[in-house]
Amino acid sequence: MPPEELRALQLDRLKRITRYVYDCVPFYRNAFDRLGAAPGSIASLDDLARLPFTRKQDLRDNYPFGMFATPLTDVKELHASSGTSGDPTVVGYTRNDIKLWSTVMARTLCLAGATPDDIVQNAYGYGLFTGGLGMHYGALELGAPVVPMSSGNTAKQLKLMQDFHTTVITCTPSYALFMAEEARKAGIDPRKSSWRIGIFGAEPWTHEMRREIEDAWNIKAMDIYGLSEIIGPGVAQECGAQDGLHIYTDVFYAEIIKPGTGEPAGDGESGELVITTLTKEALPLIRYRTGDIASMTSEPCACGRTLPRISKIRGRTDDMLIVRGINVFPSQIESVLLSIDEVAPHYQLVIRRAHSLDTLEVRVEFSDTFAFDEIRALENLERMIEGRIQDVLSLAVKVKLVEPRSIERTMGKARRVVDERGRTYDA
Ligand code: DLL
Repeated sequence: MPPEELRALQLDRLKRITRYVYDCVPFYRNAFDRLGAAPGSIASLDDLARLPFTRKQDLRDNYPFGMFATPLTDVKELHASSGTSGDPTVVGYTRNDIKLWSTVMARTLCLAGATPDDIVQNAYGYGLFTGGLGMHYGALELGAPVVPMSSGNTAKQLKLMQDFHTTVITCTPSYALFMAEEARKAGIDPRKSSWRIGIFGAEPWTHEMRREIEDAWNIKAMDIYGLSEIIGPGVAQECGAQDGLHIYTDVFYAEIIKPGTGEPAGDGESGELVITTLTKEALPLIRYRTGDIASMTSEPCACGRTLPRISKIRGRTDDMLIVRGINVFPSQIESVLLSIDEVAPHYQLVIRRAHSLDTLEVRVEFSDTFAFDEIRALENLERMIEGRIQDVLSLAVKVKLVEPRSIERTMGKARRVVDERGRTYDA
C-alpha cells in the first residue's frame, strides 16, 4: 500500500478505536478525561501523542478482565503470560481478533518465505503462551500443514522432522540450538535436515546467534517479534532481506519514544516501542509501552514492501542491567561471546552484591571441540574474554568457563540472567 494510503487508513482506524475504548473501557474513559483528551479531537496521526500511555501495570491492576472492551460472552479465547512476580497478564480474543491473528500470522509466514507447500513443525509451546496457537492459526490460514509439536520432547521433534520431512521449524532460538546439539548426539547431521526456514523469536537473540543457528542447521533463520498484550506472535517479521522486521502498522500503529521523556525518537533512532492496536475488539490498547528497545525506519526495503521496519530488539527498558552504575544489555555480552570460537552459545549472567558492590559473572560453556589440556589455557581464555567484554562495556566482569552442557537448557524462553540481588527474570 502506498504510504499516503496507509496513513489515511491508520487515521480512520485510530479515530474509531479511540471512540471505542472511551465508550467501552472505564480505564480509558478516566485516563482520557484526566488528560482532557476527548476521543473526537483526533484529527491527525500526530494527535495520538496527546493520548495517555498504557503500561503492563495497568493490565495487572485490572486483573483479570478489567481492561476488556467486550462482554466475556464475546471472548472466545484467553491466554496469559507468566510474569516474574504477582498476577499474570491476561489477554482475550473475540472471533474477529482470532481472524486478525490468523491473518497477521499467515503474513508472517509469507514474509519468512513459507508457502502452502511447506510443512510447519511448530515447536512453540501450546497452552497459555501465545506462541504455539498463534503460529498454528497462521499456518492454517496460509494453508500449510502444521505439526503441532509444542516445545520439548526433542527426540520426537527429531524423529518427526525426519519422517515427515518438515520444511519450516518454529521455536525459540535457544531451543533451535539445543535441538542441533541433541541431533548431533543422536548421530543426525543437522546440516542435512529437511528444514529450510526457521522462524525464531519470543526471546532476544543477536545477529551472531543467527549465524550460529543458520550454520548449525543450514537454514535461513528469520526473526519474529510479538507480545501477548498486542496479539501474541504476529506483530513484526523479517523478510528475505533480513534487514529489519516489517511491523504491521495497518493494524498495530507503532511509535518509538525516548523512554525518559516520552518524546518521539527520530527515524532510525533507538527508543521504546509503543503500540496502539487499531482494530482489536476484546483487548484494544492505546499507546502500550512494550518495554522493548528498537529503532524504526520508513526507508524503502529491498523486498519492496512499504510497511516500516523495526530493528532487532536491542533489549528491554526493564532488563537493562545496571551494574555499578553501568547500563548493560545481555545482548552486548552475547555478541562478544559468540564472536569467540572456543566457547559455545550457552551462557548465563549472574549478578551478585558483595559489600554493597555489584559483581557480574559471565558463565559460558567452552565448546565441545576445544581441547583444554591444562588449566592455564582455560584461564587465559577467561582473561581474554574478560578483556573483550571490558572493551565493550567499560565494566570489569568475571568470566567463568564451564563444562559443555552444564548450563540449564530450556524448551521455551532461555533464562539468561540470574540476579541474586533479589530479582530473577527471563531474558
Ligand atoms: O513471546 C510472543 C511470541 C511468540 C513472539 C512466539 C514470537 C514468537 P510474550 O510471552 O508476551 O509473547 O513475550 C513478549 O518477548 O515484549 C519481548 O520482550 C520478547 N520478544 C518477543 N519476540 C522477540 C524477539 C511472545 N524476536 C516479549 N526478539 C516481548 C527479542 C522478543 N525479544
